[in-house]
Amino acid sequence: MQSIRAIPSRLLITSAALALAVAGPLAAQEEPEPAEESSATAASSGGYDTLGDLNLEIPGLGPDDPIINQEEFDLANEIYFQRCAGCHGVLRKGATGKALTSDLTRELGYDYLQSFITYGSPAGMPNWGTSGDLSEEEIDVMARYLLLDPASPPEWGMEEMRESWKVVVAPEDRPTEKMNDIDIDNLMSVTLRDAGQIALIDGGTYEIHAVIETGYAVHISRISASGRYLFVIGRDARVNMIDLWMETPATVAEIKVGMEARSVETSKMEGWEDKYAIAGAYWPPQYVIMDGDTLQPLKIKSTRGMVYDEQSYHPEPRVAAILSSHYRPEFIVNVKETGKILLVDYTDLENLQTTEIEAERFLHDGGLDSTRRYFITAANARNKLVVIDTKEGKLVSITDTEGLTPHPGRGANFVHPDHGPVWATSHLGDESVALIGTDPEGHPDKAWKITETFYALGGGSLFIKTHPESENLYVDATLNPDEEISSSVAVFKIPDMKEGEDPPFITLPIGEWAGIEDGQPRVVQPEFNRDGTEVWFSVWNAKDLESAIVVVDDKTLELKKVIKDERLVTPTGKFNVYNTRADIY
Ligand code: DHE
Repeated sequence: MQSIRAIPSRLLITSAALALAVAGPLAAQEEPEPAEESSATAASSGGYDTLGDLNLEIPGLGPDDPIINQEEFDLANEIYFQRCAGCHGVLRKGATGKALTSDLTRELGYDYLQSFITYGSPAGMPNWGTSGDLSEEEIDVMARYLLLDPASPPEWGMEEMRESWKVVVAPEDRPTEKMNDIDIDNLMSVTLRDAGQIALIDGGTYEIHAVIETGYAVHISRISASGRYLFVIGRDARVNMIDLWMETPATVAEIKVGMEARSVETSKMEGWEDKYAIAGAYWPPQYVIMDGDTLQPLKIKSTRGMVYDEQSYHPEPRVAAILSSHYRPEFIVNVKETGKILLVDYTDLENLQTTEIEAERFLHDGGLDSTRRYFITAANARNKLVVIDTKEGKLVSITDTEGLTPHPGRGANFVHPDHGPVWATSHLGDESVALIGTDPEGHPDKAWKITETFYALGGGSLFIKTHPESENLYVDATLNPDEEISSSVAVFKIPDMKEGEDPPFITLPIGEWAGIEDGQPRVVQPEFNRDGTEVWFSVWNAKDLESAIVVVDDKTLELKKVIKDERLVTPTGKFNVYNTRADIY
């Protein structure tokens, strides 16, 4: 069933809602459990895996401070790190959420905090109390906790990394040729979020070739330039390196690079293929360059420093997206809170050279244009897109997207009938899709300007996708509060797009097609197969309920396959090996 749906009224959702979804209605009516610890991580981390598991001392408890006992403090700490830190920061300096340092919270007072946490705000603070996610007692503890100084978790330097580092199969013991008949280029690496695993699913036969233990809630998968090694990073900062040549692909090395992380990448420049891997951490705020064969940590760099415009010190500038340059032997590293993009030259790690580009604050996700020369990324809380020329190593432009909280994932590249080559982002905060011109040679008047804004299904979109072989642009609305919208996807016909006109879209009822009886599964992240003939969607339900992956025929927009399996627990991101390594999106 397909339907043309009218554009819904403007729905405002801000990124705080994302934190809600991470730990809230979807991911768990129950608290997410950390993945089973590997011997490596357990040994090195003193028994904790994520920031929420830390036993910290109550900071700054003086005669005028609110009374809180250790048990309450530990509970508040766990809730804070699971539900609040993503937006407000570990040190509560604010990012997509407001700053919550004790000078500010004490001025607001207990009653204000208690009511704010209970009822939320239209600006995007979730209504933790009235939604039923937190009990009255928990909110009381949280309000008292916020009046205290923030707790500072420990650092994670070379010693801790080396202790956690494990080479499971040494390079000399690995196969010298591919030992399986898997079509590796058409393999999908699928995050099984709450299970702390990934599934490797065949893009041709839909068979699950392997389910591999990883860190908790793997955020992304990236592939080495040769296509042999798959790297995944958990929210708990555990990196697994998986050899796709083994008879059954399995982890050959692992390491824990911090306590909270979101990004991993490998060197792709000609002559440097598979040489290095890099991982970025939220806590401690740092990145580490590792050996591409073993994950041996080689160089750790802190990202603490000055905010680009105010030039004031920030103690927690988190590492967001990392991409690999195809033009220079460099990693492109987004530093969220200081608003800087670092071009990290990996040719000489002992004399490390880094180009620091002043961009905009709260850098989040982004991708390359179709020539792979330009990196386009969202400074999401400032509603801006920043463009970097990776060949020249320079800032090209900073543009307002005209929407609220751009959230592109890696974005979508296509040729618009009137505007020529463009890159697209959808928005978390409203239903708009923005196109930015990417062809400075052929369409100089449109380059790096917002050429078009039109409307998709609704606010709460996380990801947008197309493929060079496809004429369709797919936009999800994962975090929309309306159940029907969050389980559907909008499809725009690219050849029908016209300058200045809102293109009509087709709504695909992906959730309905999955045929799931219980829960309120949300549809997230379109991802194409190798040839661009099929597009896959995760139908993401609560941990204890049935989830699925729905495969759609890109030409006919008809349902091709529903992949269900009891091992498919909370599927979220999916990464096609070829498209990911070649940066095709
Ligand atoms: Fe993500 C990409 C951070 C919540 C699924 N997410 C990214 C990237 C960053 C990021 C920095 C880019 C990585 C890169 O390219 O190197 N995500 C964050 C957060 O800070 C945030 C907002 C809150 C949090 O506490 O984590 C957040 N993300 C989510 C989710 O709730 C999602 C839906 C499920 C989950 O895993 O928790 C989710 N994020 C994803 C996916 C990608 C991603 C699937 C990769 C998309 C792609 O196509 O490239």
